[in-house]
Amino acid sequence: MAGRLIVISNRIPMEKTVSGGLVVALHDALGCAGGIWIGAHPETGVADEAVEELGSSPYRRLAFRLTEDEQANYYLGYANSVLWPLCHRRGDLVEMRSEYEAAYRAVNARVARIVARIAEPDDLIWVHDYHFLPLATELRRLGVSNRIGFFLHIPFPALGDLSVLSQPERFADDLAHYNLIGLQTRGDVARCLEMYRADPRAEFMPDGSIKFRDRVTAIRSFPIGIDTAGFAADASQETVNPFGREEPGRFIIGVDRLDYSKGLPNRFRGFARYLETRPDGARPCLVQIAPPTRQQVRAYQDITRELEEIAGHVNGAFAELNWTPVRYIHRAVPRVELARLYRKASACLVTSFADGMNLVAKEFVAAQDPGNPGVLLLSRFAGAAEDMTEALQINPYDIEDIAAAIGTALEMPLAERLRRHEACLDVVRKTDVAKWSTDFLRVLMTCGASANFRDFE
Ligand code: GDG
Repeated sequence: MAGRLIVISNRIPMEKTVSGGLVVALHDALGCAGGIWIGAHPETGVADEAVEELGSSPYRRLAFRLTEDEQANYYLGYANSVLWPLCHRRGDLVEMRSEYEAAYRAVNARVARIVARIAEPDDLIWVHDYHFLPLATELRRLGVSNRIGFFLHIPFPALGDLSVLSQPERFADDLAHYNLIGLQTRGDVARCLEMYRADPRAEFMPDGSIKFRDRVTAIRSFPIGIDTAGFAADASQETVNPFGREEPGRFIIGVDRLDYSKGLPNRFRGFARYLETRPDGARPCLVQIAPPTRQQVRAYQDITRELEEIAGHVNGAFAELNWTPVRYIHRAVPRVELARLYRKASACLVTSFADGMNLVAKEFVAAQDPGNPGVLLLSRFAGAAEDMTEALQINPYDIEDIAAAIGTALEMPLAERLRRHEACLDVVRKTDVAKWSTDFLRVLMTCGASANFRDFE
């Protein structure tokens, strides 16, 4: 690669410790490639174009500040109360306010000015996620003709759902300012192409790229993965004991930011239904790690309350003096403890109603003892289900299906567990985070021509 790699994402890690899907993935990717990571500082400030250097090893980290209003209207507002629910098929949770979109556009314009100042002609620019859909539009407006790639970590919305937006046609227009649109799955690519097919401004090229007002954009899937070997190594650290002396016996693990897209209430209901029908003497636990997220948004407060209530009900109905069926932990646990929890668990439950990929599914598989692996129960609506076909796939809308799958998982003979785990591990190894970033950057470096962006406006 001739120039540097410039990555832009909303979150930027403040320390070497990392958590959260995007942060975990990018930390691993940039460490190898070298370059600059630009993102928002967690503390608010004034709306200027100053950046703070957070660290320079093994790559530079530059943070800009959002104002309090921008935090409310751009981040919690447009990004997480409009685009997030829209892409996760929860149009009912979308909150439309004119100041949200104005702030979103203003932040993107300001971040574009920061990037334009820093970027040199040969640098590759890699923009991440729904916070920055219009960033390339703003960069082109400033005359930046570098190759710019975009990766959407969350599901690509269905065509009909885009009508929720005040100007749905801008979605296609903004994305067409990138040289490459990277999506998680083949299903996402199909939905993206469907959007352009329905748009009279788009033309299809023989290689599958789209031509939109003379700009050519490639659209491809790059399923994100994890640092498989690193995770397996963490999981094998026998000195780490997350439970102390309170080992729960057989347990099922769940790990999710407490988000309504993850189907947590149905997971608890499915577990309760399993408990009603379980074989005599079976007393498994559900250990659910669910750190809080976006708690200023109403829909997140509601799901937090709902989940607490259900956990209380399930434990009230089934607990015995020496057995608590649901262990619900509403805070983050260290990564290495998480890896140990995955390894000790008999099964992992992923019940997302919609999920770009779901790294938890991959982490669980990587963490298993290959001679005695646990079983992955995976929502068919998670992106990970597209390739991990040998996971026990479940319908998260169907409580009976979840309950039955828990029973199947806990009674699954070793031979079947081994077969399913080997198949899933093969997928996790072949689509790890290093391959994800290398593939994306290779395609970004070679797709189409960037010359067509030079004369923009
Ligand atoms: C978005 C997309 C896509 C969770 N709790 C703790 C903790 N985590 C870590 C997990 C995992 C990550 O956070 C969650 O990643 P997911 O992929 O499951 O989900 P999102 O956060 O919604 O991520 C998703 C992803 O971006 C990447 O593209 O797969 O579809 O929604 O790594 O382990 N980590 C620690 N303590 C916790 O309590 N240390």
